[in-house]
Amino acid sequence: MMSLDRTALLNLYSKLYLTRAFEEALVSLYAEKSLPEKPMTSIGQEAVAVGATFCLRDDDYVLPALRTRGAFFAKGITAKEYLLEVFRRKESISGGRWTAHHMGDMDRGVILGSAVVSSSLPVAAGTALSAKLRRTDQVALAFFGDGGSSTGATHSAMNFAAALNLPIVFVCENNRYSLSTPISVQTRNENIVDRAFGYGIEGDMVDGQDIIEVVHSVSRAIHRARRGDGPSLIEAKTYHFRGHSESHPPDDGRPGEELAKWRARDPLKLFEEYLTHAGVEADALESTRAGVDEEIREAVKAVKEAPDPSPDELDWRVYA
Ligand SMILES: Cc1ncc(C[n+]2csc(CCOP(=O)(O)OP(=O)(O)O)c2C)c(N)n1
Ligand SMILES: [Mg+2]
Repeated sequence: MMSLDRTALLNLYSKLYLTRAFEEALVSLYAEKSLPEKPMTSIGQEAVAVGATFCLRDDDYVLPALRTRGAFFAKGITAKEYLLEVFRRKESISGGRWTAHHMGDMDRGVILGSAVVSSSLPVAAGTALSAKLRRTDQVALAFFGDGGSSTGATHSAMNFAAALNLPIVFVCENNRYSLSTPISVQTRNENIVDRAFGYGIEGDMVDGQDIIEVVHSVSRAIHRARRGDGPSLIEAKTYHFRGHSESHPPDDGRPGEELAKWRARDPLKLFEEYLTHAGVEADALESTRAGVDEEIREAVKAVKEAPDPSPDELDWRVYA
């Protein structure tokens, strides 16, 4: 189990708050028509991405799904770096070639995703196989949604990883919906974790609103993967507070009582209560938030003024 001292707790809080505040900033920028793409936020389910990725070492790999925003921040990508990608600026990691949905950063072990749900899972298994063949003790952390769980790629990746005993942790961000399809229609067994038994791997189900629970479960799974005990499947039960994307209505056809029930378990609020009980002073939380707010303000200002790529760099990294 990962031990979290005061510094680690405040660092974790800072990443969780950054994810929330950054996405709220994206929502505002979209509303004022400043963004070149519509955001798909993770508001409400951030504790899964942040808590799980927080357990990785710098040299480990993460393969985020389309809504796993917190994984980028937990891996050390800054608000400015992410925003440069959103605005497709020249100085962004991809030189303005990606949408932010497909962002990656090989230097920090963030392997870029694809719009095809769960298509990163076989890549994650390959990443873990590479670590095993190179005899490093690196681990791959791979995210997917409840909707993504129904794809063939998910089965191939899990079976392959299990058969080869690969150092990988699969995390299902089960927010109960795939676009407008509720989990009850998506699959007969609503507990994705039950599949772990079928693959012969470790399985665990966690409350995805509770970041401490996420950290403990994922850090145990990473520890097992690192010592050669193979893959795990962790299912985090969670919920997305907004619509599928910002062009959808915020409730997105979901029942009002259900939304209210989950909103009452806001992961940020729950973690603030935990920190208060653990003796972290309100001042420390306040100054953490102020620092993050300032980072985002400065990022927005700088990135709005940053240059676009120029047409004469069009063939940069084009090899054919
Ligand atoms: C293979 C595939 N099928 C359908 C889509 C269209 N699509 C984009 S996002 C999405 C919902 C995915 O749901 P889930 O995996 O639960 O992730 P969530 O949006 O809930 O985070 C769908 C169906 C797609 N991108 N890829
Ligand atoms: Mg979903």
